[in-house]
Amino acid sequence: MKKRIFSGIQPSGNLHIGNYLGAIQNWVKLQKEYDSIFCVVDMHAITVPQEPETLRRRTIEIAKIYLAAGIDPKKCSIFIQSHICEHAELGWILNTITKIPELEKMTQFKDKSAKDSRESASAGLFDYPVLMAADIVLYDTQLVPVGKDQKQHIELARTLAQRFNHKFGETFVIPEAYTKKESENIMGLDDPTKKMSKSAKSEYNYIALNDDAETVRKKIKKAVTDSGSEVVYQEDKPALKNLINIYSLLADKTPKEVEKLFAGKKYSDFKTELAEVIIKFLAPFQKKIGELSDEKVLAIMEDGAKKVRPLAKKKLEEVKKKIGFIV
Ligand code: ATP
Ligand code: LTN
Repeated sequence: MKKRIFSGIQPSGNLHIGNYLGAIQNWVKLQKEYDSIFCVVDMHAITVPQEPETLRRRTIEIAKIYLAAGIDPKKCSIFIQSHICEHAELGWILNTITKIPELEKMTQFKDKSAKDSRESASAGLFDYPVLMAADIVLYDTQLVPVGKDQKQHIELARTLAQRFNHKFGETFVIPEAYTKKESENIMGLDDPTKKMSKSAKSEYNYIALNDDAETVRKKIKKAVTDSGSEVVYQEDKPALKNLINIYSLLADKTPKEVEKLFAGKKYSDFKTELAEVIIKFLAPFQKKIGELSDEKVLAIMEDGAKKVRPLAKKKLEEVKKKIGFIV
């Protein structure tokens, strides 16, 4: 039996190369070996205000990104979270075994509610990690390929699965996060001490997956570098280390190979080449996205929902019986 992986992305903004390298690139590699389920998590997206038409457009856009990146719908199931109502139902049940301080310590909640001011943050934003735990454990997921910022949420999913099993008997598989050191935390181009983020104030923080060639050249040219002039991969040169990581992940070379490639060359030579490597990756990717029709993508997601629905129903029924609901 193949191991199961599950992951998802919110349709809540423009994706950037950090999302691609931290999550999607790994999914594409893992789909060969694992029984893979990938979700567009629209119910997570509405934990912050969304304009309905934009949410609809972005939901389809995320699915197109999965497909253009190489997720194969014949091997994997791709679906929209809100199409499987069992996620919300299991989320509710898991709420009842979650302790408030466990949610209060979540750094993503602290960051996001601080940004929007605590008073206006929704109860959904606070509860977000419980729904994420439900997404994961509903499918007996063993591995969850994500970026570093999501590890704390997966820790909670583990805690809740263990707590449920302990209280009601073996029901859930205990999931594990899957991350890669070089890609788990792609840093901002304008500030290598903070992760690349779509909610960053400046667009010079990230390369969006829909940036055109000129924008990529401009952003890479402006990216901060460290003192010195040699292209070296070192802890004390965080800006350069981040740029080398991006180069190596997109060009399928090790950081050491990239270092060698630019031995004796200047930062500016490296940056010019890096911009071209990014453009070479983005151009065919964007072309594929442009070729996918909304209808085709929606049909693929409906198909994905059909494949996973029986799994979700079966697991939820087991849960309901165990907690004493009449099913
Ligand atoms: P953002 O901060 O950009 O709004 P997010 O983490 O809130 O992103 P998503 O867009 O849903 O939300 O993230 C999708 C996936 O991309 C997750 O697995 C996340 O861990 C990963 N990811 C996000 N930013 C980075 C990054 N800078 N480096 C590596 N992985 C990342
Ligand atoms: N919180 C995640 C998105 C997400 C997810 C999941 C990831 C929702 N449910 C289940 C993995 C598994 C984020 O990236 N912001």
